[in-house]
Amino acid sequence: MLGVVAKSTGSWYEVWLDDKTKISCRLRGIFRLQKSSLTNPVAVGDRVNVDITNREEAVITEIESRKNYLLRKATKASSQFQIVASNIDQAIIIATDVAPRTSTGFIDRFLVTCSLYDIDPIIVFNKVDLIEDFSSLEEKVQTYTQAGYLVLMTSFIEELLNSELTALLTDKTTLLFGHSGVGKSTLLNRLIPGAMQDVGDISNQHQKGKHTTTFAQMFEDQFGNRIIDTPGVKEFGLEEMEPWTLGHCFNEFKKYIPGCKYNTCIHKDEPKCAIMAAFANGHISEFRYANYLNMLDDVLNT
Ligand SMILES: Nc1nc2c(ncn2[C@@H]2O[C@H](COP(=O)(O)OP(=O)(O)OP(=O)(O)O)[C@@H](O)[C@H]2O)c(=O)[nH]1
Ligand SMILES: [Mg+2]
Ligand SMILES: [Zn+2]
Repeated sequence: MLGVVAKSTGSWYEVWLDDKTKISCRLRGIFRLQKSSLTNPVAVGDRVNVDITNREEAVITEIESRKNYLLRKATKASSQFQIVASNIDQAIIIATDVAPRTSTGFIDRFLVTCSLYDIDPIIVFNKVDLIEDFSSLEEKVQTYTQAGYLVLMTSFIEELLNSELTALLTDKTTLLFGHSGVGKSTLLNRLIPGAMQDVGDISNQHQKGKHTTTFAQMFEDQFGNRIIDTPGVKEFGLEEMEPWTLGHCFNEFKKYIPGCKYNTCIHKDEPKCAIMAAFANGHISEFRYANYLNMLDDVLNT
């Protein structure tokens, strides 16, 4: 019988079968033996075939090909990747300016990855209740909005949840992404009170989260909207790609790229580069171009 993987602990999997029942499954050994650059053969969101001849010992026998997935490097130096989740419609990166701080470099890596995998990204700046000076946040919000990204400012501890945010979840499978301690599980609990995900403190000393959520898990609200809570990610490596394709993953670069003299231009020091011209004229923001060059270095060195 077919179903979707809602939870994976590495040794067993919770599958929501198409007949609406939920079942614990193991994985047929063969999947684990297959050599691959992935650390997890089955991920939350995977459509799977389950042998339920014996319901007490159900086994995942087949994984359907994935519409898309979000990958993260196991560690920065590693050549192995982990699938965070698959078959998602959109991903929300929850970013905070304080407690903990999320850099634009981290946000931009997320945006590039979404672009590569055809996942609609949403940027949510959370914990605005803690902010005293909004000038730096407003600059970021303006830059990303002008670049064509969907950006919201929120506080999950406030009484009313941002209605624009809740409306975005309708009929979708949405992945929550971000550093530890930004409020992913807090948001999930507010959207789906029955979920009862653990929520952690922020350490006083480092203003960082404590990795309260330890594996990805999918939840469904009363309307059938699905949300995937994930463990906090510290750093975010990029996959191998052709260096000239990176610029195409920056929304606001796209309209200028056809103006570059070379179609394999990497917008670094080539003659007649339209991106460098747009940057010099103030049409591309400093931090976005700096983050681009930083990622380009990574791509050139992998
Ligand atoms: N001030 C403030 N605190 C918040 C807000 N949202 C969440 N928090 C707090 O931030 C802390 C961490 O929240 P979590 O929801 O556990 O964070 P998480 O992203 O799930 O973290 P991991 O599971 O470790 O990845 C908790 O103490 C929350 O109460 C907010 O909008 N404002
Ligand atoms: Mg959490
Ligand atoms: Zn160029």
